[in-house]
Formats: sequence, C-alpha cells, structure tokens
Amino acid sequence: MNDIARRFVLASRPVGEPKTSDLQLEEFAVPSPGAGEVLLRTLFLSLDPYMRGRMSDAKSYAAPVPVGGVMEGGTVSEIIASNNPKFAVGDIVLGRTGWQTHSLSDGANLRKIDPSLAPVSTALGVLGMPGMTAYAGLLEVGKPKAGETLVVAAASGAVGSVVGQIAKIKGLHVVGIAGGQDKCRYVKDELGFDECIDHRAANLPERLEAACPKGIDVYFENVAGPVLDAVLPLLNTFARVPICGTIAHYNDTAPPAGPDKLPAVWRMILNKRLTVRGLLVTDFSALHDDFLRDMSGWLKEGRIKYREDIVEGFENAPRALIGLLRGENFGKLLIRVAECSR
Ligand code: NAP
Ligand code: FER
Repeated sequence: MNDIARRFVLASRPVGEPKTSDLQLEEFAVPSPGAGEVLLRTLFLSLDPYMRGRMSDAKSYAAPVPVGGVMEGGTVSEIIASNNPKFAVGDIVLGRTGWQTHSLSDGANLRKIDPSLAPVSTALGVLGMPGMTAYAGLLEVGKPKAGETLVVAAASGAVGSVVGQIAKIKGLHVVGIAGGQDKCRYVKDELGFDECIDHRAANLPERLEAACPKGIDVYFENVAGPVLDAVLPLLNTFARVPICGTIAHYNDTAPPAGPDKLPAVWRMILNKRLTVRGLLVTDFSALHDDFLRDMSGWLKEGRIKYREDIVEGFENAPRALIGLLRGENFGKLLIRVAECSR
C-alpha cells in the first residue's frame, strides 16, 4: 500500500470563476484507524455545483469550507482496514469524506453499497444525491400531471436528465434546454425528451415558445440567467416552479446590469398564481426509500438512462470543477480517484 495520501484544501476564496490555485494539493500520511474506526480509500469523488457555494463565505443554507480546510464532497470508497464490526475490508461505501484519497470514519455517516445492483459510481449520480433531488423536487414540488408541459435546463446533466425522464414517465410534454448541439441531440435521441433547445444559440425565447405551444406548467429551475428570462413569459396560470439551483450565477461578482426585474416578477407570481418554492434535497429524506425503489426499477426496465463524465486522476479535480461551472461536463461529473482493488 502506498502510505502517502493526498487531499485538496481550500487555499483562497474565489472571486468570480474559481482558479486552480484556489485549491491546494497536500500530501499527508495515510492515517491508521483507531478503536471503532475504518480506513477508507476513495474510488470516486463526486463534483457538484454546490461546491462553488461552499468555497464562498456568502450567507447560505450551509456553512462554508474554512480556508485551509479539506474541500467537502460526496465519495464512494473501499474499506481497506476496519476496527468496526459493521464494516469489513472490501466493503464499498457511500460517504461524505471530501476531496481526499484516504480518510478515517467511525462509520456513522457511511452507507454500504451493493456492487451487484448497479455500478458503484451511480450512488453519486442517478441513484444518489442528484437523482434524489430530481425525484423529490419534481414529484413533491413540481406536482406534474399527464398532458402538461415541463421545461428543465442543464438537461443532459445529473439532475436535469432525471427530471425530464421522470416527467416523460408521468406523461408530460418535456422540453429540455442544454448547451450545444451534441448535448441536445443526446437529450432528445437517447433520453427521449420531446424537444431540446440549445441555450447558446440565437433566439432562445422564440425557439422555446415554439417548443411549448401550450405554455409551461412546470419549470424546474436549475440555471436562472437568460433561460429564466425566456421561460417567465411562457408560464401558465397555476404553474409550479421548483427552484433547485441557479448555476448561471454561481460565479457572479455583481448583480446583473439593467433594470430591477423583481417588481414585475413578483406581480407575475400573483397574476398567474404561480407556486415558486426553493428545495434542498435534504428536506426530503422521508422519500429516500421510495426513491431507491422507483429509480432502481426504472433503471432495470430501461426507462431511465444516465451518462457519467468520468475524469481520471485526483489531481484533475480543480480543473474539472471549473469546467462544470462552464458547462464542459457531459453527464454526471465524477473523478476516478482509484480503481477498486478487488
Ligand atoms: P450538471 O447539470 O450535471 O452540470 C452543470 C450544468 O449546468 C453544466 O453542464 C451546464 O450544462 C449547465 N450550466 C452551467 N452554466 C450555465 C449557464 N450559465 N446557463 C445555463 N446552464 C449552465 O449539474 P447537476 O449536479 O445536475 O446540478 C444542476 C443544478 O441542480 C445546479 O443548479 C445545482 O446547484 C442544483 N442542485 C441542487 C440541489 C438542491 O438540493 N437544491 C441538489 C443538487 C443539485 P449546459 O452545457 O447544458 O448548459
Ligand atoms: C445538500 C443540500 C443541497 C447537499 C447538496 C445540495 C451535498 C445542493 C445544493 C445546490 O446545488 O445548490 O445537503 O449535500
């Protein structure tokens, strides 16, 4: 066993787009598990948009990573030493052990994964936090009904791809928005959305209107920015708007230029009797068993497809996170930190 471990700590809080120098690679000795502890070797590190928020000390729903602290992150790991009777060497576990190649745990926040059910990486994607966000946000907040129209952006991504496919299962007319023709082709041809619109091409409002001839009943908000501007005039009376994320703004350093749109949007919420509700995946833990049952079934039946964008090498995590915020990922973004030893 190599006894040198590596971790990324937050070196400085980014201003605007993060720089690779905002994250510093450190080496440390692989630790030894104490009484009741296990030693974990990270196989996959999940990279997610919320990480940009944790790098900032702006007020939010979660505390920031302290400068000098190990970056937060969800992981799939292999147990390589165990002093805990609940875990054996070779077990594969889901945890939140952060951006490091090795870590210790008392086991309290680990969940065993059965590698015979699905590739273990899916515990960070379609069967994990992003899939759960899509499932709960769509069904509990979006309240989709057959025949209605749903719009979701970042449609080829971890959350958006699942939102649109569940909406298709529920009988909706589903319009995706994605960056570039390759992603749009995948969303329509592979995922089975009715339409997909490239938000990087010209005339987004006109093309979105043409794709939504009966208006929009559910807008699952992942991005905000110009996509939101195109969606708002198309919302129907009693439309639902689950607000899941606003990634177009995560690197902003100042409010957008131009007139304050808030009074008109506020009035539109009244006029159209919209339901606009923010959601955090953690609000819905009571649905987790339902999610795993439904999603595993849909995967097995081929009704839900997923795509992973796996970047090789722990040292490439900062560059990959910067790319995620630019739309350079194509599917659920993961870092392969190590191969499973078995
Ligand atoms: P993802 O979609 O796999 O990747 C992010 C995608 O966002 C990029 O590939 C890009 O896709 C799109 N994007 C980036 N900048 C954009 C811009 N300026 N305008 C439009 N699209 C842009 O990521 P994910 O993990 O599924 O996350 C999607 C959203 O869900 C994020 O807003 C995230 O914060 C949110 N989220 C929220 C919760 C919660 O509990 N509230 C949980 C998980 C995720 P294109 O190339 O297609 O534009
Ligand atoms: C969580 C709540 C929300 C979490 C992630 C999110 C990893 C994501 C939020 C976002 O993308 O804005 O507990 O855990």
